[in-house]
Amino acid sequence: MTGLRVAMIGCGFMGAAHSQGWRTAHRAFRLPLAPEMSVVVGRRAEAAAEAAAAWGWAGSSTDWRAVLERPDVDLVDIVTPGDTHAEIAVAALEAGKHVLCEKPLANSVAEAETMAAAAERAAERGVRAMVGFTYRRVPAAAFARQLVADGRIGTVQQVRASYRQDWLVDPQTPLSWRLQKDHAGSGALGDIGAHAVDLVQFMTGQRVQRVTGVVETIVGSRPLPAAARGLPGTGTAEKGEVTVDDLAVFTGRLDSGALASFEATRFATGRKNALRVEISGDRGALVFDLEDLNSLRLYDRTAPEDRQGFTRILVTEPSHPYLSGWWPAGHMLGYEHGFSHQVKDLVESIAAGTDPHPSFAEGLHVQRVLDAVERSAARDATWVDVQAMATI
Ligand code: SOE
Repeated sequence: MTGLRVAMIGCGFMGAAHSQGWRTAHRAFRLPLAPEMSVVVGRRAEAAAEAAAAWGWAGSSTDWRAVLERPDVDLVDIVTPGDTHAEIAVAALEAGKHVLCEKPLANSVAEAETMAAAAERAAERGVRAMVGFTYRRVPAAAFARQLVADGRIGTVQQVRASYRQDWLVDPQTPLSWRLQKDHAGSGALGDIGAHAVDLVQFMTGQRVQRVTGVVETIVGSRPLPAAARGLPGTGTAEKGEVTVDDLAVFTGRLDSGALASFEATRFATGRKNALRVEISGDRGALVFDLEDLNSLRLYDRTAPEDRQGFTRILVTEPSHPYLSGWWPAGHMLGYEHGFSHQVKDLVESIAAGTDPHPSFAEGLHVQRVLDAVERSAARDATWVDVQAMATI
């Protein structure tokens, strides 16, 4: 097999971002299997056809089940809201298709367990599955993981992670699927808190084992979008209930016992997509900031006392993760390159016959952390074991 024929299910914002990855990864990295953008699936035929034309897909469809049965599809990329991840991913894996599934893996631990079990069975048949936590594929984030693993900052003693946005500060911002539990599973906690949890675990090489936290909904109802008015069940209602959190603040205890503090909010006025991780060790510290994604800040406590300070490392050398595929030093990358790196890592794993990371099992652990935060919040922020509900 020299090509990898891809079907993408979903054609919203993440569909555009993933399409960028499928279009560019082979040109940048000369992959062992060249992705072929075969078909994009959407609920409305017109929107799916328009997306196919705009993003470079050969065809479009409104029937994902029929697409899964096509012998000329090797991989299914799921970029739909979380309430459809489990059904589509399990069906695709059982149909023998490799799967890339957007984060968070699912809307519940039970769904995530079903997906992880299906992925385990599929792997025995050489069928691979990966979760789309793309920020671990920003070169500076991958480089941070290398430096921590190499002992550059010594023993991790404390971690601070925040993911702050402000697109819901205006109470007139209409209700959307991300604000409805039955579609999204949770609010800021799962949508962006999941990224922070995965990134901390990726950079430190440790998992969150216990949590205590609070969740909060600041604006409880919002105007219905025009398209949603007058539909069955909404009648003449002008507003709809927000059924998820607007923000989550929680503390996790890592494998080593070190504490990691997390904030995930859509009410940080002025912050547009501010994901930041600071890792403090006994020999130094690291700061990753998505708003300055081509750099990594390193503090070296072993340097002579009169020369200590945070160094701003420009992570654009060919020797840095992923940079070999792009431009000379200093020419910078952007948000979209993480999606090309995600395709690179997935395709190379498939070609090598190995399980890609983050696996569905890793996605399941993140789901358990999210669930534990919600259980803690429901019990007045008492400490909760992440594995307490584990059934596999
Ligand atoms: C939310 O607005 C969002 O689009 C998340 O869903 C993405 O995962 C994140 O990367 C950017 O913000």
